[in-house]
Amino acid sequence: MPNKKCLVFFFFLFFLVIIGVIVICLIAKDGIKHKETESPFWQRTIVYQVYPRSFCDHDGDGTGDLQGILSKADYLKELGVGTVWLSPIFSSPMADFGYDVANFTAIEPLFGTMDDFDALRAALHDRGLRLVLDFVPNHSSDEHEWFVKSRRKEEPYADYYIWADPKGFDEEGQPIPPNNWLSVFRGPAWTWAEERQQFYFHQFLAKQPDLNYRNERVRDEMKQVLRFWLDRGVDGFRVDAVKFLFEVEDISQDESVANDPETDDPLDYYYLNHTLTTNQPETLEVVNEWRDILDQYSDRVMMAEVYDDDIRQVMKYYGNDSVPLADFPFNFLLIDSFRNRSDLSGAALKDALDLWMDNMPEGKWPNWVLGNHDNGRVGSRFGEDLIDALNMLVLLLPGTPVTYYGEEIGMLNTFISWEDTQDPQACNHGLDGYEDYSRDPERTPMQWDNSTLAGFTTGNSTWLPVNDNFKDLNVKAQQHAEKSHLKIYEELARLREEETFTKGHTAYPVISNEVFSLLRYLEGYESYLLVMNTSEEELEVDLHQHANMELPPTAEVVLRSVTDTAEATVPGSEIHLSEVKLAAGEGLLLTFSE
Ligand code: TEU
Repeated sequence: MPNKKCLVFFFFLFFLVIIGVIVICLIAKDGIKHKETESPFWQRTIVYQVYPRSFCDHDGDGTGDLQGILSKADYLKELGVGTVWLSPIFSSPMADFGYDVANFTAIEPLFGTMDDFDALRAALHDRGLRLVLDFVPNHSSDEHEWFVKSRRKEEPYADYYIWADPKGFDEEGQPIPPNNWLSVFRGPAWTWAEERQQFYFHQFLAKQPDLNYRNERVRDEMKQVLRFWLDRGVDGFRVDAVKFLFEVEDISQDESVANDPETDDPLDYYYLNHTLTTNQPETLEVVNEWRDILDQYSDRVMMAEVYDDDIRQVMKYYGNDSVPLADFPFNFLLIDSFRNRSDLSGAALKDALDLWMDNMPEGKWPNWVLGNHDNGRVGSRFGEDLIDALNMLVLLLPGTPVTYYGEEIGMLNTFISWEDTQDPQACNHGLDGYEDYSRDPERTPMQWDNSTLAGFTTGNSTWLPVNDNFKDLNVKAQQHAEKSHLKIYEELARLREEETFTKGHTAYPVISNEVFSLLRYLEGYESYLLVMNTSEEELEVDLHQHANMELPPTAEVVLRSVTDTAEATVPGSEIHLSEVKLAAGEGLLLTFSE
């Protein structure tokens, strides 16, 4: 019967359509779900800072280079860091070791070629690692073609930098700077240019003239720089010294004296309050323009470097929904709040974490920086016994941790004599003051093994001395040791991928003078409890007695600082939370199921 056949056919067709619709819905739902859960890469990664001069020297000239970094791509992969940030690799006379850029889109020959750069980027990307570059927008080198032409008043460059007439002339006929503004590196922020018979402004060295962001052409040039590197496949930028971008337009005003009891040197940067030369409102407009550019590419990161005592100033660089800015300004509170071991207590640590979290704008993403090329090594600032505990803390907190090269093996500050001193900031403070200002101690060559010059170079000298401790303190030794800072770091990098850390909640069950603790938990998954002894004494603590929440009677040890040798806390052991023994400065990571 044709009608019956027809009916069956239509039923079949109807059935197919229904199945089709269901399948499409499921795919769409999954797609949406995928989009909802997939966070940007910079929220799922550790950021590892490489200081290119000091990481690995391939060509044997004593200074690190791009091929050297490439040769360590497998090391970086194994370490578990997802993102590599390179301090500046651009053409530079190296007055501030690359932070004085002579060409923003060329590779410094000391570091290699553009082909080396492409090879490095490809090697990292092949391994699933991201590559972030340093963007240094505030200033260029005085050897940059723009400045050379600007100094000659050649158009269109005449107004690319900040030029000013002298306020007058002294008795000797010397020009007087337009105001009292100071350079971060000490001394006047104005330098006289004979050729142009005017002063130019520099927040840092005289060899780092400040670009004039009130000039639209300068803004465009720097946007082109961003596009150049984004088109070349970089995954984002760390933006250098961003709060210094603008100064007030009326340069007849002096900055006020800070009356800081710690500074009686009128040429020291901290002698003045920098209300006229930092954090000007126009800065945020420019950062927003850069954000727009990054957003034209997918999944790129912007991390802003802003040191400021006023946390509200720092937070501004997160922006908001209508004016998005950086993905995060670096959180330097773990550096700024604790200059010495004696500043550290469980309660002070908790306060520092809260200060960031309580001030961070709604919906934004935290980050934790323990050290960098401008600050002393973690083990030297806090004490070597705290190295593992602090890595545990920043790698297990929610947010993006930033690790400076060598911190994974606990490298320490290296003593650098006045004769060997390279850092211009140190040199400007002279023999008597240089040690307080020098950044050389934290910039010494990476310690790869116990061979001559720590395996950093094939040559016979290094740009800064290798730390004497390299025979014992090096990557190879820590890879082979039964327990080491490096092994703990790698284990933490693996652990932080677990759901408890990527999606879990955070609590601080016990906080006291000597104890800091961090709990990460998620229903249906293992909980992790980090207990840290911030004191310099061995400690036994009853967590139950002090906890502000219910804790299980026992837990299993997952990881412990290398300094702990006690039988009871060997990883894998079950311990009672009412009697937790901790070595001085120890971090003990525990797990339990409830
Ligand atoms: O640092 C900017 C900055 O804020 C410095 O004042 C920093 O606090 C100082 O170096 C600490 O001693 C960036 C770079 O990180 C730094 O290495 C450069 O020297 C500086 O910019 C100039 O480009």
